[in-house]
Amino acid sequence: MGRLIVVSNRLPMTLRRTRDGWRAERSTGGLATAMMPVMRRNNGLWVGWPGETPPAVDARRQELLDRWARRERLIAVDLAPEVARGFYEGFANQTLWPLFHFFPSHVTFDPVSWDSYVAANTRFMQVLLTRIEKDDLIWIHDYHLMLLPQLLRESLPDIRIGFFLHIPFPASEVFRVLPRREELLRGLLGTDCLAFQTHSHLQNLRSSLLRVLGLSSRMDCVQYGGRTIRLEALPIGIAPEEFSGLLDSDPETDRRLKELRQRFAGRRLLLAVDRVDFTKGIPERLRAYRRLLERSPDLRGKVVLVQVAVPSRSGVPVYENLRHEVNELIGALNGDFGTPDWTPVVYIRRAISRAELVALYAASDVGWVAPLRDGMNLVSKEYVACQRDGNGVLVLSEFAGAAAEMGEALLVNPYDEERTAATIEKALDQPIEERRERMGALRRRVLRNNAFTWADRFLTLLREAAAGRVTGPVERPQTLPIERAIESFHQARERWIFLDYDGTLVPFAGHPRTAWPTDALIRQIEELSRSERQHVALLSGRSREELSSWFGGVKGLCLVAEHGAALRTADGDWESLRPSGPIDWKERVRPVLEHFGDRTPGSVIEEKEFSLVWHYRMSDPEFGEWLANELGSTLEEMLAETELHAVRGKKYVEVKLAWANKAEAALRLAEKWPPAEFRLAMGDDGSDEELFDHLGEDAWTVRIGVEPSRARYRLLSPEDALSFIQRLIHMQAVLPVT
Ligand code: GDG
Repeated sequence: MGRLIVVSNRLPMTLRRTRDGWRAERSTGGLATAMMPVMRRNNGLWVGWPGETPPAVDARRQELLDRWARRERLIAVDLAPEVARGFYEGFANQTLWPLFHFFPSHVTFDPVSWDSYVAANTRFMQVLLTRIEKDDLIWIHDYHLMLLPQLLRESLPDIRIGFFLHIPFPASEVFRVLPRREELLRGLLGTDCLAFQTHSHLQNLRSSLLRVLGLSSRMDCVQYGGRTIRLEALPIGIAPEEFSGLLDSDPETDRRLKELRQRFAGRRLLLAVDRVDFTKGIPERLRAYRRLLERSPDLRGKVVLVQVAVPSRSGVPVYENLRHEVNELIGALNGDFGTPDWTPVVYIRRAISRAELVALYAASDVGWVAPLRDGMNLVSKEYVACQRDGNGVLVLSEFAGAAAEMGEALLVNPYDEERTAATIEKALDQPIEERRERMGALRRRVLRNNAFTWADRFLTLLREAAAGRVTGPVERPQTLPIERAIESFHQARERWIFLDYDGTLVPFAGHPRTAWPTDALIRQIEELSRSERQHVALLSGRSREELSSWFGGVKGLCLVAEHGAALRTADGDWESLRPSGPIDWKERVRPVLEHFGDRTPGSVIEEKEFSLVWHYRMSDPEFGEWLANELGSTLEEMLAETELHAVRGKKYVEVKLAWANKAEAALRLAEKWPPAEFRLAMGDDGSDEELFDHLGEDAWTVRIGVEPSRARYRLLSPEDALSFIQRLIHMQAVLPVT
């Protein structure tokens, strides 16, 4: 089965320096609770940062870390202090954290921090490479390690890697703000399975793949670098027993619960538990609470808001300002509304024990969870787990990932303070039957979709995704084995070579008119066409005029225009593949394309002799794809039972005569050529697929780019295609040994 290697920024234990040396603290976070048993069951390891690394080697500390590795199976990744700072406090928490939570205005980008982020990810890779064994499953967690999947993949192409993002993936409009956005996406694409908290985060990633890398994906997978990467929304759960279990068996929790009930007898308790972070919506909640007290004077003296606010990221200006703001808002609330026997807000400005937390969850009438943005938010689930009598009400921000699965909560927009206040009133007034019904449904779901089922589902998905790659039918197309292809070329007495133009010999340009060939490319094609032992044809969707003006002078070269509608043999004139098409078809089709063109700024309509093409490569990519789908289905209906055919290519939709295709044109040319042992076809889009099929399994069919294809082989870019052709040119002068 292979071992499980969990990788996260921090280990589930942290080393802290005290006056008497080093002290180990165990993390009680949800991730540690859920992953430790799963890791042990899978004979695993956990790799992460152990906390502050001293500048010089400290023997006592090293001894502790060695013991962790042996006994606890925790492997430390030490980072030099300045790398740790730039990586964690810098790029991870001052660039990625605000941006991924939709706060571009709080983003600071500093190239030095980026370098530290790269260095830290590389350091993680180096440590992992010393530990990974062949069948291991690697599960990487969160935004600190987004480059790591691809770094590992480059060293170990066959390794099984999964990644889970705990925080939101932002809308592509926000993601695009990020310098280095391409590197981060490519980093993630090193995985076999990529999972998010919600479908909306997953959709956001897909949109960024399209807009930033030009990579189309399906809802459940994306093809990249010859691999299929599984995409999934998999909301994390909690380990419920870790919370509700204390209510049964922990005397400390019991004592605190009794104390709370006594202290707040006759009052309704509202509970908020947050790390002090601008994403958590603490000022907004306090202002909504003020509105509540203003609009419902009868609630004064009868409700109390307990705000637990755990300090975090001190020293960062945004966080300092937030702390001041929260202090002031609470001071004003208590000063303006408080009485000698009633404090409206009980403010706990430190971390509390698990027992205190569980007692508060159980004692509260309303759990008020109001982040402005949150990946999931575990507090909402923990609150629900502790409502065993079903009396409490959960008020939940619609911007928490948890809202996607907690529809029975009262959902609020935390920015709308007036309506949030009204919702809290409603929560306090909710009849007991309704409360129990809603809370019952929420509890059943929280207990069922817990941290353990979450981890099991992820690992099952990862195993399936990787198994498809490792044991499934041999993935096609495979990377072209260049040396073997050259050897086969060298040995052959006769050779046929079919080359597409756009996207194969030249990269896509902003506008089709600007993608003309360089002199060097024309010379290269001349050299290739010179040898008497090979027959070379250029097959393109372009018009015969364009092809003639660029390549008309190349001796020995055959040309095929308009995807096969017209052809020119090496020594002949242009001829049509068939005599003609139906009369007037363009007059019927053109208005439809024009209608779509008018709706899509940046798109153009191209008229060729045998076809009409709508190009949208200069348009907004998602809008373009969406309209291309619509156009495709409109045309399909319109052209049914005619000789015409609508084809989706790369960033274009073409209406052409159904008989005009590259395979037929190639056949026509080859009728006059002697049979060849070496047959090569290279192309980059749907119009080349029929030719690949036609040439069959003993030909060298090569798809350029990362998309799926029926070709046997692939090369990634026109650059790779040209350097391969150059190798063939070198070899054509060398005679085979007979
Ligand atoms: C990421 C994502 C996602 C808080 N105060 C105290 C205390 N806590 C505990 C809570 C809860 C945890 O901290 C906070 O939960 P979050 O859901 O906010 O999780 P994070 O680790 O901050 O963040 C988040 C999560 O990953 C999981 O995927 O939900 O969206 O940002 O467990 O109970 N615990 C104790 N005292 C406190 O004062 N003992």
